[in-house]
Parts: sequence; C-alpha cells; structure tokens
Amino acid sequence: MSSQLSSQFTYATAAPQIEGAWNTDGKGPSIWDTLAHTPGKILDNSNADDACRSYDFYRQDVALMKSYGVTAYRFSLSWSRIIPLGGKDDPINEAGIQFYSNLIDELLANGITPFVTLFHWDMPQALEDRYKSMLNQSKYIPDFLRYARVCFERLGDRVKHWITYNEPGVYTLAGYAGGAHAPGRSSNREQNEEGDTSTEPWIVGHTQLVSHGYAVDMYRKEFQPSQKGTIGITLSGNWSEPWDKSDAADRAAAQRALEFEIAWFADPVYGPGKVDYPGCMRKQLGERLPQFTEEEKRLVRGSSEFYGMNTYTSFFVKDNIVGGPIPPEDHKGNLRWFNENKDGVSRGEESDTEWLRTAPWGFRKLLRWIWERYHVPIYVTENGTTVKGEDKLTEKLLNDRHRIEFYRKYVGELAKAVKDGIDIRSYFGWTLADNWEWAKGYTDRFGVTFIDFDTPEKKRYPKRSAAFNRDFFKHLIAKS
Ligand code: PNW
Repeated sequence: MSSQLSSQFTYATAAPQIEGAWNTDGKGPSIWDTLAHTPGKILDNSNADDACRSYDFYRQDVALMKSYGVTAYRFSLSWSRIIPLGGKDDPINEAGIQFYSNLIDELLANGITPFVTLFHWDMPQALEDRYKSMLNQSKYIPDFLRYARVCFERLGDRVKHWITYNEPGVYTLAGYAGGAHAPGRSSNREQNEEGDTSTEPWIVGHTQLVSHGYAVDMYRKEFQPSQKGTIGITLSGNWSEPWDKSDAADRAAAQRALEFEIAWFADPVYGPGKVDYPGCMRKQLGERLPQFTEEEKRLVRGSSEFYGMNTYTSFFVKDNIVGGPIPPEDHKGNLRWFNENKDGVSRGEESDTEWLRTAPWGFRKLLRWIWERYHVPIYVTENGTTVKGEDKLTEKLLNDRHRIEFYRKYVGELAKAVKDGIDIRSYFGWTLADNWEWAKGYTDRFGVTFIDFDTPEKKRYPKRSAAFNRDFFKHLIAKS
C-alpha cells in the first residue's frame, strides 16, 4: 500500500449528528432541527438537541482521535451556526466561526489534518421558508456562495481539504423522493404535505451540482492561489451486481443502477464525453431532467479535484420487467434488489441496518469502475457498519467483532485495489462515535466509540474496533 493512502486514515462525522447545542450561542435552526421537533418523524422520537455534545466536548473528541492513531478528521460545518438565517445579506454569527476555528486549532495542535464538508444536509430553515432552498436555483446559489466564501475567508488559512457537498444523491432522494428525511417532501400525501417525487429530486440534484461548480470556481480564482488547498465533492455509491450474470437484461440493469446512483453526479463532473447526465437517465426521465446551460457545463466539468467516495455495501439487481411505462416516481432505473443472486449466494452478513450488509467483494469492483470511468484520485470519505444488538453498554458490546471483520475485509480490498494501481489517497471510517443517525434517531450505532446517551456528559467508551483499525493501519504502513 502506498504511504500516501496510509497517511490519511481517519473517521468522518457530520455536524447535525454530533454537535448538539442546536440553539446555543446564536445558532439558527436547520431543516433537521425542524424535522426532529415534528412528532412522528424520528424512529425513537429523539432529537439532536444534544446529540454527542461535541460542541462542548470537542477537545475530548480530538484526544480520542489522537489515541486512535488517526492522521486526519473529516467533519462538517453547520451553515446556520455560521450564518443563522443562511442568506447572502444575513449577519454572520461570530461565536459559530469561533467554535470551528477552535476545533481546527485543536486538531492541528494534535497533528490531525482537517477535511471540511460545507454541506452535510442541515440546510438553514430560513432558506427553506423563504424560497424552498434548492428548489429555487437562482435564489439559492448566491446564498450558498456567500456561505462558502465566509468559510474560505475565515477558515481557509488552516483548512486545505474542502468538500462542498456530502452525498447530493442521498440528500435529494431521501428528502424529496422518499420524504423521510428533511425537508420532508414527496408525492406521498400520507407522509408529506408537499412535494413532487417525479420532478423535485432532479431539480434539487441539479442545483447542488451547479452551486458546487460555482463554489469551486470562486475558490480557484480567489482563494486557491494563496491558500493552496484542494476542493471537491463526495458522492454516495454502492456496488450493483447482476442477479443473473448470464442474463443481458440483468447486466444492463446493474450498469443502469450504477449510472442512476453515481454517474448522475459523477458524469457531469468528471466525464467522459460531453457534459450531461447519463444517457439512460435522459431516456427514462426525458424533460423532467434539467438541461445544463453552456455556463453550467463549463463550471461543472472538472470541478472536483478528487473523487470523494462514500460506500457501504453491495446489491444484486434485476431488471424490473413489469411491462407498461416506467412510473414517474422511479428514480433508480427501474430495478429490483435482492439479497441473494440467482445461485443463492448472499450479498453478505447482516448488520443492524436493513440496507447494509458486509459486502467487501463489491468494494474493489466499485473502486475499479470509478477509476476506469473517471481517472481521478479517490478519497474514500465514508465506510463503516452498525452491529446487531449494539444497544446497552456491556463488555461484550465493546468487543465489536462484526465491525472489526467489516473493517478488516474492506481495508483488505482497498489494499488490493491500491496494488492494482488505483490511486487511492484516504480511508475514512464512518464514524468516530455513535451519533444521531438522522430519521433513525439513536437506534443505529455506527461508531468505533460507544456513547452512553443516558449520561449528561455523553460518556465515550472506545470499542475494540478503534484499536483494531489503529493497529491494522500501522501494520499496513510498515509494510508499504
Ligand atoms: C451516509 N444507502 O448516508 C451519510 O453521509 C451519513 O451522514 C450517515 O450517517 C451514514 O451514511 C450512515 O447511514 C447514507 O442507503 C445513507 O446506501 C444511506 C445510504 C448510504 C449512505
């Protein structure tokens, strides 16, 4: 394994999942605060008012990370902590900037490189109220650009790794098609009061791509020459394998799955060919898919200096031959998903999360697919798992064998991909500590640290996977 890869091993987090302090020191509400305070929207009726209290205990987090042997830390900024009302003419909250400035200083003092995500799903509520945020591209872009500018200006002297958006696809589909995530819009009137699953996801996806392009253009022109950082986007994507490899329709379905999930964003940004959404999406979605203007094409192509990859699992997929037209609510390429393939082979061992199984066999294939299609350096910015039955604190629980095996196998595949010649520059586990898993509340624990949410200080207990990863990476570095 190259020393480059080993030099960036760490964990990722997101502000709304760990910080707490949801209305402290001038922070404005985000759409996730609103959703969490709406009865019936979060599985365990919890909210993220306190979460892990990382706003108060960030020094403990940094000390933990140091003991875990990491070299970097990926976290996100809360837009409404920095600009409580979010807009281009709204006041800046100095206390919010100060918090992130202190966190960054603490990291650097401990030899940990910050990787900073601007947007990890917590849209300022005020922008949702004013103009429906990303549904209104022309109003949204100046507001996002001003937020990005403030971050570059105030933190860019010390932050050299920027990620504009985390998983635009998941944000879009869970918030505007599934409707279970904020801002909670879909065509399903039993669940959501407003929304249109057939059109809004494609608009919101487009707004993210284009605003990302503008932000990167601004960074390159005004900040990069002096600050000398790098900037890109992080996309979500799981491997899709044909259910029946001998069936051409299933092979095409698996390719379509990858294109709807990944190439939706990656093709316009990295190519190949002209700047557009994948052909299979144009074919299925027609005019519901926005067109890129000439300026947008210029801004979006080449706008990411690396491929930020969040990946968790693999699926078997089959063509959805139901006959008749594809329903306008379909946003995945008209497919069906299976836990076993035609020969009865399982995609992997179950976790505590329905969609997530340990399926490292697809990880290496995914790395190769991305590398061959786009040829940019890959940063694995999230990868990890929950464990069945992890709930109350016990000795047995802290010995999280399932998570250790997950990491052993995925990092093993990563090492093979590096040997294959794929340029992989980081591996970030999801996540540093158990946290607020969005609409699942505190029921899904992804951390290498157990958090006792019943204690006021959200006491932290390292799980064995933290030490395993530290030693595993040390060993890999020594070998390289
Ligand atoms: C990511 N899927 O979301 C997010 O970036 C994190 O904030 C989140 O906590 C983590 O993964 C675990 O869920 C995803 O269905 C949600 O494939 C769903 C999927 C992938 C990523």
